[in-house]
Amino acid sequence: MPKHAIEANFDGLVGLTHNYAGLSWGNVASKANVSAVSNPKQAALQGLAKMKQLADRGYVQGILPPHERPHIPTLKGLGYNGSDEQILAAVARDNPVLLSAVASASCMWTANAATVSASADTHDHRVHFTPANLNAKFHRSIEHVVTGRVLRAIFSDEAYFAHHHALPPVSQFGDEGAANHTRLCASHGEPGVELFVYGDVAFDDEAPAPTRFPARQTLEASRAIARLHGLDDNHAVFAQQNPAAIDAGVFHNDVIAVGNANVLFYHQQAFLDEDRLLADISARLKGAQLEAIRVPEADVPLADAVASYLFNSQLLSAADGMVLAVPAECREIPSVSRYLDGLLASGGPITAVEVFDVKQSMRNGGGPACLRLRVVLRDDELKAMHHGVLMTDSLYQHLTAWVQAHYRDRLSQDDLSDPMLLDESRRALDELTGILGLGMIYDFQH
Ligand code: SUG
Repeated sequence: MPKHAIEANFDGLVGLTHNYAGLSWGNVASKANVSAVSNPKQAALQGLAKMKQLADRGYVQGILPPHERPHIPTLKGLGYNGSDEQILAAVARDNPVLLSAVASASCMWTANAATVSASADTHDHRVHFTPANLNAKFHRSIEHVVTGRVLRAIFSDEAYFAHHHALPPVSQFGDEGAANHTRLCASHGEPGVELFVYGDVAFDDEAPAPTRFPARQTLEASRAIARLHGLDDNHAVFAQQNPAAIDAGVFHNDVIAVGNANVLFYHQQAFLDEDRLLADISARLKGAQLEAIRVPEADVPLADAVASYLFNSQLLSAADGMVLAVPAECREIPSVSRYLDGLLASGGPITAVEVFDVKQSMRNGGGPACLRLRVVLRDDELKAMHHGVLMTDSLYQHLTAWVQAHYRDRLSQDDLSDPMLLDESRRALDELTGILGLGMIYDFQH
């Protein structure tokens, strides 16, 4: 008898240094907004509003805290020395791009924080976590250490939760976490099929690969995670992303596909071998039939899918169907808005569309689904985790007041070397670990 389970979503709380540095080649929005002035306060409030709205609808909503930025220990490891102020001044002078990288608030996109496997699928029936090495981009490659600490602090009971180290930090094992991982199942508590989508086959120069933009996830990495998590062949499917989609700006699979329960919602151009992928999932899915909702290029051209982030939506089970939580941009692009109206009228499994304004994050290529990490939890697992990070009315009030008190409402690239920003950030994060009851997770606290 399968146990009851829910899908909890852990959103990244946007950090105090949220900025537009154009660091992600292959991510169209990041490049388009390079050097724009950001509004960290608005970004954090937009994210909190999304979390609150979903919590109010009855979904279990968690929060993952921002990391310490600018990250002085990384700069020390690269040979900068002196006081924090001297280090910031030196790196701003010699290497402003490096300063932007160590100041990025990119850990907000928690879909890239880790890959998480549900206990119903794993060999030892524990929930497994592997922080993503994110080694395709330097600014993201420094996230996994603190991510690992945070996940261990929240899911600390070893009877229920297993934590692995990030994979080796080289391109052959490039891993971008849950952004390239989707779980299909009859219901959350039942054994499911974990779909790993990779962009490149490491160790095979002849395999199809994108030519313009980099593929960030490799098959080798996806396979290693499936092994670590103890997923046997009945619970894991591997599929290659269409290289043409990567070259059109689809740098993660969650920019072109999203799944929930037995539904896979995806663009016609998402996968290299769509038929095989559908057959592989169908052969393994127990207790339900796969419902594939394929969006044709004729309805939504790939460029509109990338610009609107239609597929970077959260697909959530509701009492009477499924809700697609889309970014506001989907209603601004005519082909996508028309498609959504047709989808709702079609009588299919998606019965509601809910619109979220996460524009500050979207300008860096992060939609609603990028901002969240899904963790399927049985009732006893939910009980065993740390509850200080779960959204409630009072936590929402507390965090909103905390953001209002500590965040700036404009930040340019020149501001990143301001030593006051580092102080503000540390003071705020120190207070935050108290609010969330997480203990000392930051380097500056040691
Ligand atoms: O890794 N953007 C992130 C966006 C991540 C979106 N995540 C998912 N699709 N799941 C990235 O490209 C831009 C930072 C800058 O340019 O300032 C950035 O890192």
